[in-house]
Amino acid sequence: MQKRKMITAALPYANGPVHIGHLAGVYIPADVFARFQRRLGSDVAFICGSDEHGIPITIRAKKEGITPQDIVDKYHTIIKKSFEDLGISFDEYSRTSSENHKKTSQDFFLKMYENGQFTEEVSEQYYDEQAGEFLADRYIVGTCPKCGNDGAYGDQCEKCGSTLSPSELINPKSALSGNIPVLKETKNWYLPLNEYEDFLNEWILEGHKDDWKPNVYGQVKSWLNDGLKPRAMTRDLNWGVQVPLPDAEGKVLYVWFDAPIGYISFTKEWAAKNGKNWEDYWQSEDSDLIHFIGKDNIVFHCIIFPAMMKAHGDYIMPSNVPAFEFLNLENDKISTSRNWAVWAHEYVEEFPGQQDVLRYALLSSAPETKDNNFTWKDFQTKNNSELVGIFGNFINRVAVLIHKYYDGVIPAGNENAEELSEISKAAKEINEYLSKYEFRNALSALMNLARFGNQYLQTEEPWKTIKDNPEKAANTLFVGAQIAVGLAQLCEPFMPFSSEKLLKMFNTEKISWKEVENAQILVKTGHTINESSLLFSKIEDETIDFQIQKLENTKISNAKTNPKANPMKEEITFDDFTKIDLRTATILEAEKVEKADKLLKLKVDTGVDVRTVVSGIAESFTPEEVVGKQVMILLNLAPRKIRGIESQGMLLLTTKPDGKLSFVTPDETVENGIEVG
Ligand code: B3M
Ligand code: ZN
Repeated sequence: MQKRKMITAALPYANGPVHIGHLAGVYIPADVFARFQRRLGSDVAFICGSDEHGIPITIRAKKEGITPQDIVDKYHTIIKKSFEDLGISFDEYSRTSSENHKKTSQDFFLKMYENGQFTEEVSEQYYDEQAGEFLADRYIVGTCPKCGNDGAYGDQCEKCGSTLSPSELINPKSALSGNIPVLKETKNWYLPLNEYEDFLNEWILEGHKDDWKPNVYGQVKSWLNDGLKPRAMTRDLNWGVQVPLPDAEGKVLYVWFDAPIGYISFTKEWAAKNGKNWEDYWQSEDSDLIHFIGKDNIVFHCIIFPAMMKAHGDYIMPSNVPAFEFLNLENDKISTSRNWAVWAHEYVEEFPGQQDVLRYALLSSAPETKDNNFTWKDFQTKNNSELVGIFGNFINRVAVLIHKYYDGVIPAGNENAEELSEISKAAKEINEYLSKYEFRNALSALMNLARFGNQYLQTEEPWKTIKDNPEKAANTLFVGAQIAVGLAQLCEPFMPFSSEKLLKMFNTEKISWKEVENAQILVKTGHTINESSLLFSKIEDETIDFQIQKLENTKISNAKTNPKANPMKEEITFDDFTKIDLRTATILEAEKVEKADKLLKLKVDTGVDVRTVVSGIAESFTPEEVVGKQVMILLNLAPRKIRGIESQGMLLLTTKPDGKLSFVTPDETVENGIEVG
């Protein structure tokens, strides 16, 4: 009997949508693994939920001028739907702002407190006197002492990945007010991580040196070699789970204390709904606890959360933490704040019915052992050359020819054909790779079966042998059908939508992985298949160009120092510029234009002549206000009639923050007619 599999996926911060980096680095691999384990017959709990506390939420709330609860409500809904749309098959997707989670995390804290597992320390924390609040690590920005990045946060430098503490930051500033924060005394409850070094050394460095990924093992090793320090598990903040102690007014659980407990509280919710005991998954040696995370979460899942569970006393340790590296987008770091991302919910809208294409593309370029890069061109190639050209082409030829030659009935064939062993070989290879969290290799093993099928048809040419050797043609399509159904069964963890379509097309049901490994025949002679349809469709250049242009537009708007500034107009040459004639001028007279609220009729001395100009400034100036003002005029603009008045030239104006117009003028009075260039 397979062990229970308690599979968690990092809780996405509900401060924005999920993007392809999250999907590639955490959620799609986790889903592949959970689906695979279910097919092995494991008793799986696949759990996740929105991480709704923490500074990223309050920063976003301040930025959008709404409450943190509004932010998490908005993004929890978007994120949850994105996962559903992309077939991420959580057994429970909940949220850390729920009452159940609040109680679970407070009880967890109290058990540790009553066990005397915390030390109480009064420390000096950065306090923003203007904002009137203590600053959480993420609210302190400054220069990273390790790499010089001047946008480092008090807890982490996103550029070099270092974990920092606020006191290490150079030139710390408040992200709330920009002020230099002051140090103020406050009491918090610390977990003395240093007391868990021996345990962690033995459990991980000794116990998992062979089965944990080198990138994870290496990071934990360097952490332990550097020595662990006590870490505050409470914070002086007002957004989060209140610390359940009488003398803890205005203090909440550190987000990295409460968030991992979300895995437990969400499992409780799921178990209650499904007649299960949550303890069987978290407090029993018959359960395998596996955390799917990104590399920036390794310390929290391999050191801090295990130390918490060890301190609490009732929990099992994770058997593996297969953290992934980062995915870049068009060779640039994916960034929520810079909108440099392919957002999951936008992909689902813009590529309807093509969820598996994204799953496939992200799995095949998954950052399993090193950072990797997603490009739209590569996405198109993976779809057109591999999914359409190999996988879909093979399936389509088998199904179409069975309909064409045998009215959709599987013909007779050699049930011991040697080619049939390719199916169980692929199943066993995929099993071996997924059991070692080698997703790219597992996917290649799947595609190799499709390649084999394609090659087999190409060699056997049933469209020719049907004429002079019908028995051979029948055998070819009998074998082809077995391979096609093998692909239907084996692609399910990776491409669940295509698997469902394929199983329906071949009029059969999903079976266990072992049955596929041991089967020789998956659909019998005489079995009737359903109508065939194309699994994948070619993605055209203009579809990809549109996505690339979207990113180009993001680059342009990111370059803006003023988000409200319109994009630059079409570039002109210097010659074009020499054609325009800008001059200084003075307004001599001004009057309102009959029945035109916005217009003033002006008499302007341009130094070259005195002329009439009609200008749309009546809502910003009275006629009296503008007489005598020196302005700048576009002198050689062709005259045009405005409300029956011939206007010769245009005054240069700009718009003030209050929306009123203002003249562009020399910063001191000069003669009229002076050229501006
Ligand atoms: N909310 C996601 C991150 O660090 C963080 C994971 C929590 S898992 C308990 O990007
Ligand atoms: Zn750094």
